[in-house]
Amino acid sequence: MGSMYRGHIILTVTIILAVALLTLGSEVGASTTRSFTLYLNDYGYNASKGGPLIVVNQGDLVRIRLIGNGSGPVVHDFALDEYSPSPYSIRSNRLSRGQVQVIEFVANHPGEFKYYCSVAPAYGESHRSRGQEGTIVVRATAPQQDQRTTVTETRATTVTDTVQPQSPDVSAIIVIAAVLAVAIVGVGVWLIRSRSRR
Ligand SMILES: [Cu+2]
Repeated sequence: MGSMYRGHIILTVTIILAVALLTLGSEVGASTTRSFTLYLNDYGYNASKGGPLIVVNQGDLVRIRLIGNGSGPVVHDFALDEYSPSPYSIRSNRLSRGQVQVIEFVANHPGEFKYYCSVAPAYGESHRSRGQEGTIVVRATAPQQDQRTTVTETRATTVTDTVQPQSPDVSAIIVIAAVLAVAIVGVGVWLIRSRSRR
């Protein structure tokens, strides 16, 4: 019985380690570079209003090529910062027509945020209020720390559950064997006694 339990403990630990290693491996492999191009128009990105939906995975390196495309002296930029609102603090240069800037950042924070143009003339509407904003979605790839703990606990519990029914089975066999042995011995004794009476 002792060696059986030891075997199950080793199996359980091996399964937990394997799951942990697989989880770790998928996290390391998740990092990818995502490239986008945005034309900074009046008053949108790749459009005269709004901007394309940008979807990346958490941990991705996001590379955005910004191309100034405003009319006349009007400049535009790309901002993803506290005013988005977001936990990021990214702001490009203000680009005039024909100017190019490539910005890069690691999408560490999952969630859905607004990117926008921060240019606001001294009079009149800001570019953002004219519609120069879009949405970026950073999909959470790595499970949260507490979720991973739950998974490990669930696995351990499942393994323990499959161990437990085996113990009653073994003891049932022992009980049945013992009852049979007693019965056989009893019958034998009864036979010997009944023969010796004759
Ligand atoms: Cu603008």
